[in-house]
Amino acid sequence: MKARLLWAWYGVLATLLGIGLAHLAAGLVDPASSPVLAVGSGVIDRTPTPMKEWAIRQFGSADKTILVGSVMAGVLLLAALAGVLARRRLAAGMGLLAVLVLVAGGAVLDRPSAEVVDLVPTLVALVVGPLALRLLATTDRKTHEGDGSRRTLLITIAAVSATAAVGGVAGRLIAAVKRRPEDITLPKPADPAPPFPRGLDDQVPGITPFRTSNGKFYRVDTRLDVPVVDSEDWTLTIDGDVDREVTLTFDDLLGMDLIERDITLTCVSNSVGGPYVGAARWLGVPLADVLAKAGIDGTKADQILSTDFDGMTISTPLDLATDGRDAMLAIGMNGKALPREHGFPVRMVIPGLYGFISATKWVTRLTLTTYDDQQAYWTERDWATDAPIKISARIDTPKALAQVDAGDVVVGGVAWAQERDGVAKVQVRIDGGAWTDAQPGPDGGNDYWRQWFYRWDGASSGSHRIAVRAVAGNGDAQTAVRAEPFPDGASGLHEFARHREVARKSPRNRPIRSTQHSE
Ligand SMILES: Nc1nc2c(c(=O)[nH]1)N[C@H]1C(S)=C(S)[C@@H](COP(=O)(O)O)O[C@H]1N2
Ligand SMILES: [Mo]
Repeated sequence: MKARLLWAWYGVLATLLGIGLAHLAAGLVDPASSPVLAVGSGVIDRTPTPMKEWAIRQFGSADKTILVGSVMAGVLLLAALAGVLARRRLAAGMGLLAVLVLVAGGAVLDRPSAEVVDLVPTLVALVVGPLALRLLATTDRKTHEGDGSRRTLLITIAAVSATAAVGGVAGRLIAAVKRRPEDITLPKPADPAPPFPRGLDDQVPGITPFRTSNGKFYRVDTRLDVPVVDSEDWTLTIDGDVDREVTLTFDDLLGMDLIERDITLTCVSNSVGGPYVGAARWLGVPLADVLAKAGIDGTKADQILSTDFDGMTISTPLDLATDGRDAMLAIGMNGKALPREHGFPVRMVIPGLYGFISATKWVTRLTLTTYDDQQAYWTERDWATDAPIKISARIDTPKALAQVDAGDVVVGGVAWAQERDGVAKVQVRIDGGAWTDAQPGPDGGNDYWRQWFYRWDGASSGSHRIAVRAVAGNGDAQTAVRAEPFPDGASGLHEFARHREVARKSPRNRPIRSTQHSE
């Protein structure tokens, strides 16, 4: 039993060395070519929608870490098996490792943006993994047959472990250096946004900041890594049912008239009260100006199929994208070039539509086509093609599980109603009673969210429920009817029950029980 465990460990060590050095090679070649990430991406693309939804609900934004962790766990389990096999038949163990690497190589080649050099990390793993297993196996055998010392075996094991660790860490470091943002000076907008008003950030403790900083902006995409796309190599092609196919460079975009707009982005996967929403000041070229270069007046297309540098597709209804709203190809976010996480060098931003049908990051192609002819990534997975952002209000403070002092409580949060003349009114309801107007924060524009707060005083001890709802400037009110995110966005009211204690001996130490209805 002990010997078998040791051999299992040899398999794991050999595999870790292969993965570590493959990571180093991937850092040098292209971080996305790491065999582990490629397998993970392959799994993401093949996971059925309901399971993905479940994973997002269960793990939130940790879902990717858990996915990569599970892939690693699976690989290492097979690696242990290879080690055990190698004890009796070395060739079988080495063969199993080679098969593992070849499967990963298939996943690497499966990425639409894959190039031949992307196979280098896989080849490194293919050579290193089995050879390392052979080295450990022969050293072990020699030790047991009396040809080698126990010390040599220990040194070999230590050397393999150390090299694996150094390779892995070095690979990550190189990738991190490559991910550093490019130094780009953004042109001034021809059509700037109005001065940005001061939010309620200082007045209402715990409220979401009026402006989401680039570092705190939520991130949702299908990628396991942060893509590194060079602005100098980047081009955007407009093709399909257009008068003439056009290709633009990043400099071409910088030379066009830029608009600057305050827009709140929202993810369709966001539950009511959830975190996948952010508000920023975007700088970009109007989508209409870019489409006009290719000529779309006579087009029979009903969708813009946008493709990112890696072949990921997103479809946008053409009529909504061109109805006069501030749809743009954004190059700037809050006064800086786009962070790589958020689509550097260029992404789409279209107010009022959920990100999955509008906000293509790392975009390189816009194809004018029809929903009948071509389907985008999420269309194939049965998500809606027409998905305007639903009106929603969120309670940020007090937190669902926070302590509440016995005195007055300030309830506060944000609400959004893009492309519906903004948020006109936010109302709060305590214990299912009457809806009472909350105090709205400053107006950041119709496509921007609005902060709000409500002073709740004089509540008795016992259990209470707080609910919030928003009403849009065009009269549309947030619906209380609950819906799950799939297929076109969650609805319902953000409401939670909390137990409120009137001050007795030490109210601060009393936990507040709460349940949160998030759909
Ligand atoms: N290339 C690419 N663009 C993408 C996605 C993606 O998976 N790949 N996800 C979309 C989704 S679902 C959303 S909600 C927004 C999120 O943008 P953010 O990550 O900058 O917040 O990006 C959109 N753009
Ligand atoms: Mo999304």
